[in-house]
Amino acid sequence: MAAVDASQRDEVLESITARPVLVPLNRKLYTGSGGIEQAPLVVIDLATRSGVVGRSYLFAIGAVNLKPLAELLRGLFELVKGAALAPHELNETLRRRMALPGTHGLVGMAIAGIDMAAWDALGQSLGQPLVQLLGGARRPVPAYNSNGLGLLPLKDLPRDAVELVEEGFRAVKLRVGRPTPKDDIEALRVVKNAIGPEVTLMVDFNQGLSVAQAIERGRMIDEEGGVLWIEEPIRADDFAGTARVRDEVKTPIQIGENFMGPEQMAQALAAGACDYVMPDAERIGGVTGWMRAAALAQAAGLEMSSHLFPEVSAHLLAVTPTAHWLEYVDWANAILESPLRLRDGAVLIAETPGVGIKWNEEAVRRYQV
Ligand code: SMN
Ligand code: MG
Repeated sequence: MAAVDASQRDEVLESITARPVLVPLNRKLYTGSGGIEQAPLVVIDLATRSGVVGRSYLFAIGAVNLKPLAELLRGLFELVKGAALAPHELNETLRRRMALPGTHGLVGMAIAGIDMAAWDALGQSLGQPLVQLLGGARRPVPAYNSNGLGLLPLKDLPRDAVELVEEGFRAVKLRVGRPTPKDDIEALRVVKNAIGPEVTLMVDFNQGLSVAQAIERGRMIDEEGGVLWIEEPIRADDFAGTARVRDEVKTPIQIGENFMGPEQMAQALAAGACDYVMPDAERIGGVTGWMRAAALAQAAGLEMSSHLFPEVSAHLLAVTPTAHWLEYVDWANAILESPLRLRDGAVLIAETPGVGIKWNEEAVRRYQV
């Protein structure tokens, strides 16, 4: 495909900055595959020649990935410097140039970071919130509070659960995958008891189980009832195994935070791996990747939720035909000038053009590493 002549467009990419930060969490989160005590984020500013600055951030998962991700962002930017601010074109160019090393892992995440910042810049340059740029309308997006309910001692679960609901939510997610099935069921009962039947509850095993263990614990959860979905019971990329769990367990199976691109989501759907999907904006390929994933979910008739990145995900779910739940975390709030606003358990999309992210520069400098 021929490159688009940048002179046809008003906006041309000029520079990028990628700053690694370690943001303290209000609540530390312990899961079946490790704990998160600080959020390792890469703060991205993508500037155009006319001075528009598109913003996004990446979640590096481990602090060890922060500097490599920042370096990748700078290196990938060199491949599109001077190109038109056309997110589809940028995405195609970068994916094509990275076809040999592959667009999985950190490379895919970095491409998504540039994609999200480019869409933000485009929204700003056209004076439109992202949701409107994508043809949708600003509307409240139902969210669950995912900030807590990690693998805490049983005695600490009720307070955590009640606090998460009292922050204004009608849904929460409990991390499971304790040493024994009985431990998980006890934790589930304690939380259900604390939140009552009106609050929606999800559970997340964070890939901690074997297929046989997942079937055993899944059936126990079926017996207990009242769980909206069972998330990532086994290794994220074992779609055949997840499909076997799904065959044996009545509670809907949710996966997707680890889909690297819509192509991998298509493979999961072909394997009949899950009832619901929940792509993660940085792993599915940014705004561009999300829109392709949303089409796959619609074609398969599957409810689609988001994973992390609530700021951009609110816009994206508002144009997702099978939109389900937004996963709310406050991890970036400390570095944002105006964190997301919520009402009646739903995230509100601001009128601000683009994604609506602005950095609290003082906080970014404080947490920069
Ligand atoms: C999760 C994923 C990544 C970091 C923290 C927590 C968890 C979720 O799987 O779905 O929230
Ligand atoms: Mg999860």
